[in-house]
Amino acid sequence: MKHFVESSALAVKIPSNILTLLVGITLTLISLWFGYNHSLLPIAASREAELVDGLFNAMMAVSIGLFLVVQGALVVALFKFRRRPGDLTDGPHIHGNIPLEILWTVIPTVIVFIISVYSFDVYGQLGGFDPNATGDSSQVQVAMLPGEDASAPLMDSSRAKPSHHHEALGIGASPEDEGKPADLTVDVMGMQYAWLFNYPNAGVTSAELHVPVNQEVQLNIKAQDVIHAFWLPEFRLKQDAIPGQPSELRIKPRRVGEYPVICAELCGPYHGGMVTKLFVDNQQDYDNWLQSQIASQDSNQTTALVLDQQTDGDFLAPFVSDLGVTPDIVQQVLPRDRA
Ligand SMILES: [Cu+2]
Repeated sequence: MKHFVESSALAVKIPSNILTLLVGITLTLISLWFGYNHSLLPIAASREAELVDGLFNAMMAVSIGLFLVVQGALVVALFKFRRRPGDLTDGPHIHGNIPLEILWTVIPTVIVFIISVYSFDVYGQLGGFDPNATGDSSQVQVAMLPGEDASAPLMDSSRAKPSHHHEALGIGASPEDEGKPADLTVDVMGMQYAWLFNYPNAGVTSAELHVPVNQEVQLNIKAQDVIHAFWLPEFRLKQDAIPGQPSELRIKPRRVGEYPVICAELCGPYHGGMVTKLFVDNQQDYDNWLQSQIASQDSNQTTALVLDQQTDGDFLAPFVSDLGVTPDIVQQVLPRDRA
């Protein structure tokens, strides 16, 4: 009986000896090593990914540490305080341990507080806090009503106020780039079941997203039909694309490569196929790609123009020349309104 009381007293005493110190140091090192060397995340290809991973890795290290402490204490207790042969006594009745309870309340509180400060800091550095945003949902309503006359009498007087608020939801410029225009702007349109990327300055539309490395890129995101979500796993960013409500992502690609663009909102039966590619190019490759797109869109337009000027007879002639049919004959057999 005496033996058990002593053991229990030892177990609830806040540890302070050398052995505990060594165990603590070892657990800390294992936690830190695992937190920063797990391979749970894909490649980090953007400035935003580096920030998010810093937070994720810190939380991973803390979680591993807590897991090892809790599970370790359980396993040690299983062996150390197991029932010995022939021992039929009850265990000691312990009615709490105030210092221990304070300790296991204070430590998680401090950890959660540190993580919350850190995560707010990361969100701010990403550009998640728009200084112009009010967080007032009535402002979102204003943006959602196309064609509404702002001067018309309104039920909700707050809507009549002139709005200087940023209408787009999402991740905007980082605090140091606030107010500066991005190096490149791309309009992103989500539709069942594709992403379309429009480069307004170049007049180019593409089904793949190309961006130059180490440049600030502003993505203005819209949806044509239903809610989609624009997800760049390697950039650690995801933003809903909502019909009638513009949203945005401001990204800084840091790593040349080819990455998936995925729709992360179940948007219909072919949602799973709503995948395309993001190419982070060096400046030369990006310029070449843009030029090739401009050239091919010009030639498409030229082709369309030529086709438009042809009569149906001219257009069909190559397909019937083997039969000895001339464009004139084709023209004659076409319905009157087409000829
Ligand atoms: Cu979708």
